[in-house]
Amino acid sequence: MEYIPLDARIYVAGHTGLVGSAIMRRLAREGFSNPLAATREQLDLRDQAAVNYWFRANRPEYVFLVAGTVGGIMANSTRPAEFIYDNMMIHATVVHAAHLFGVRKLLYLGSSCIYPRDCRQPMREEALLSSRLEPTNEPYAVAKIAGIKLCQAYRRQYGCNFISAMPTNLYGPHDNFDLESSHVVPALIRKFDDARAAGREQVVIWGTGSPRREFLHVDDLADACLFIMRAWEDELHLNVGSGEDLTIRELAEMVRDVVHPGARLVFDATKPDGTPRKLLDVSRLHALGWRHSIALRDGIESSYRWYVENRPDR
Ligand code: GFB
Repeated sequence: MEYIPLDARIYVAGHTGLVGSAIMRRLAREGFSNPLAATREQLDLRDQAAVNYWFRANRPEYVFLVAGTVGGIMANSTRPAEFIYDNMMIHATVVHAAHLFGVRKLLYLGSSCIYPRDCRQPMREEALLSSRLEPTNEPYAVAKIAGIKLCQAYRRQYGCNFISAMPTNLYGPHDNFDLESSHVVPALIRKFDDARAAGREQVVIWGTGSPRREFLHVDDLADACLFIMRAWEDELHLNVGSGEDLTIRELAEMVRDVVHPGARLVFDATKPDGTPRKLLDVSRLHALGWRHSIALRDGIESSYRWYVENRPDR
């Protein structure tokens, strides 16, 4: 078990994003007094010289590497170059600088899309690279897999204490609610909310509604990240999820019941379904003693409240 003193210098790379902001909140709640962060304007994480300079000046002891270019199924399909370039560069520069400047421990976050498209369910950590990836997000998945391999390689060659965790699909406050680039949960919250405001009954859901997905509230993920930073020491990446999935249709019905109970779902099968099913095997994490605590329905209700308080004026 890693003991992390409350005055440790902890760098959250990507602190304004969905995951990074949840980790910052979690660190503050635990009483950590020295979180380090840099905005995009202050530090371009794709620039190795700039990242080295920042690490030399700030000397982080612990790093949560949760920065990256992310998005839902449509953004992945239409901006593949950004998804592979930005993520490969960001992972490489931060991991390399963490090695050069003696970071004690680094936790890198991947994504459940690293596993093969037709992976046996639930997906065990060992299934990595066992067959072909889902084409709609292959460039992103390849960059994410490279991140895992970077951490392993620096551990093997230089003895760096770098570990990886693979979260399932996430949602929560500070999510991206832009309909072109968002993931499904914020997209549905916004679509049902817009329909309610316009007095419209019909809401369009992409795809057939039959793919199955697992969802984790980002506050649960932040809790898991701190737990894993303390408890995990292996080169094997660790799955993080709820261990429960549902169809997109069931998810849409749940969001409808929270946001706009009178609405009617219409499925647009011209839009991609993506991977048929993505459910992580979380037995390793459960065996270590961590479980999620926010039920999906409760998480959707609180995310909707956050959205209402923070959405741009109509
Ligand atoms: O969340 P999502 O974009 O990501 O889509 P993936 C999940 C499912 O919801 C797909 C359907 O089957 C979508 O077709 N869906 C229905 C919608 N309506 C909507 C909508 O209005 N917006 C969106 N976005 N989806 C991403 C990957 O895959 O998940 C990334 O592209 C990453 O690489 C991320 O791994 C976690 O689960 O399909």
